[in-house]
Amino acid sequence: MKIMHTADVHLSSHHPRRLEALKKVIQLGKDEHIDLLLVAGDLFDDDHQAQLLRGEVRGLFSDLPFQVVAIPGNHDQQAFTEESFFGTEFKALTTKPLAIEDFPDWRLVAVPYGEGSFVSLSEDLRQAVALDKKNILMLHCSWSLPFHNDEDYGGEDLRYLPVTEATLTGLGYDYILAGHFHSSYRQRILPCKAVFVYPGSPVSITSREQGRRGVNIIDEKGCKQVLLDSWYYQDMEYILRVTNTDATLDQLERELASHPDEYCTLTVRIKGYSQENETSLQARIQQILGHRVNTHLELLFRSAGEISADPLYQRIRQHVQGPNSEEMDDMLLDAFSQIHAEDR
Ligand SMILES: [Mn+2]
Repeated sequence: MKIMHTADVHLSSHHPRRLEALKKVIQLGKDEHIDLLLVAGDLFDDDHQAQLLRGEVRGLFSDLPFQVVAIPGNHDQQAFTEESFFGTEFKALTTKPLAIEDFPDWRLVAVPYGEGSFVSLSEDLRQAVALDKKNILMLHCSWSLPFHNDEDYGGEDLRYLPVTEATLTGLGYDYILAGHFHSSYRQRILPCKAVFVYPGSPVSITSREQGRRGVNIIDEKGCKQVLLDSWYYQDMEYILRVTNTDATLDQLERELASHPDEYCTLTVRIKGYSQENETSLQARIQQILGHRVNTHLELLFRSAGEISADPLYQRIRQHVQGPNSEEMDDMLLDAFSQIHAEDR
């Protein structure tokens, strides 16, 4: 069995790119010949949006070569009522505190959104494991990752179903497939060998979600991220020093190639100092960007003439003499350009 896992699509009629991203997820599911698509919460931005978009989503989730199973997240906790129909292949698991869905060789245990602590659930979760199958736990939870804050969880507080490595360890699951963390794909192997995955939103919800988006694919061999060609944000920043203008522009050209204009909102910020005239440097950068329409340029660089006018620079330069003076002068300009760039 091949399974695809996504979460936090946050479908909204105000953001058509999110619906486009869901279409890409479904297309990728077809291309990858999956048997099951799991949505680990927040398919919709809110319950009202679920009402508005149900018709469209119904078309997407009907007559597919795979099943779709979702749980409500904290954003769409009331979206999936018994009478609402989201497609012939779609099923929402809403039974609290947990729902069990069996497949040949695999068991899915799902925890729909609910108040309460994870610890009080853990005995039920342990008992729900099928000993003769691979077991998946699907939930929407807050695992507070180092170097991330609530912005990475869609700007929400981290009190929603907090989990830790200790509470997730030893429950008996092979995979713990989660939602709630938007920023990026995160995979973590627990001491009990269970694999915990946050797939990240399959489309940038805000500019906070940087970089190509993807989904998580699970099969008998393990799980991995597969990239999507859905909309995302990317910021790139370059700092020119007086001696590296050409190398930096080469790097910009190389890195641009990995961010397709068709689905990337790119911000290119160029700071620092160049010996080149500002107007001609600007023209070179424009030429590198070519016909990109979704790229925003922030040209913050300045010409190095400003450094030459610095009295401290002039005084030191008078002392730079000898066979390597040209090299020394470049180093001096570099050092001053860094200091000036940091000042600004
Ligand atoms: Mn979310």
